[in-house]
Amino acid sequence: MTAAPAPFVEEPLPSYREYPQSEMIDRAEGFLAELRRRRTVREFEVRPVPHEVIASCLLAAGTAPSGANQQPWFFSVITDPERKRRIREAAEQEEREFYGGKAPQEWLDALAPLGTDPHKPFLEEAPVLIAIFAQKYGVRPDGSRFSHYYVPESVGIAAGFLIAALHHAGLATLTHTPSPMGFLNEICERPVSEKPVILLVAGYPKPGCKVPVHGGLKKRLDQIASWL
Ligand code: IYR
Repeated sequence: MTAAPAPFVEEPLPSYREYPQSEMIDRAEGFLAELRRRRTVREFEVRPVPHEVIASCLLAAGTAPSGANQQPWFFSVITDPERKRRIREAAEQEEREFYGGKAPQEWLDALAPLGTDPHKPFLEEAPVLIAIFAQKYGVRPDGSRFSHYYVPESVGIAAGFLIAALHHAGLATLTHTPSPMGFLNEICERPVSEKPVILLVAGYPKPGCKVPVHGGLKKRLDQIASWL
């Protein structure tokens, strides 16, 4: 059976804008400068952030391209102090094992320039934690499953959009990945069909907050790209 032709929007690409070349160059450079100001932060103020900022940033993440446009992501926004406390407790438990013997020396050596350790007070102090879940497969209302395609790629792109959107709005973030982080399913009340992939911490950086030199060192263009 052949599928009916997919409906297309009436107007050709209504939202696209081409800019004059000089404006295009300015915009590209401006966006680069904006993203270059982003730094991963590990000390947050407790001050709450406006709900609508998080909502808009999540909608921005939700515009990301995804395999077959299946949008295989879910974002749990945690602001409740008790849930944050439980997340900190569970994450620090994993991190104590990680730093206390589970992680190979090579990994610990790679992390040394960041100055991280098992203490994660930011998980309670930061006003917002966003647990990002990947939907390994879709579930129909009758409980049957269907395949999702390119899930890690799709969720990674959405997470990138989210981090950029939060930064653009003036919030700092930390891409935190305690491993394993299955405890997030229970605390966030998410089904087993979803895999927690990133715990994004967001808020205002603590006044006087310092960041490691290492995190600001980005590869040069010739190290990350080639023109063929
Ligand atoms: N999850 C640990 C260790 C850690 C791992 C990587 I890769 C980092 O880029 C940073 C930390 C922690 O959060 O301390």
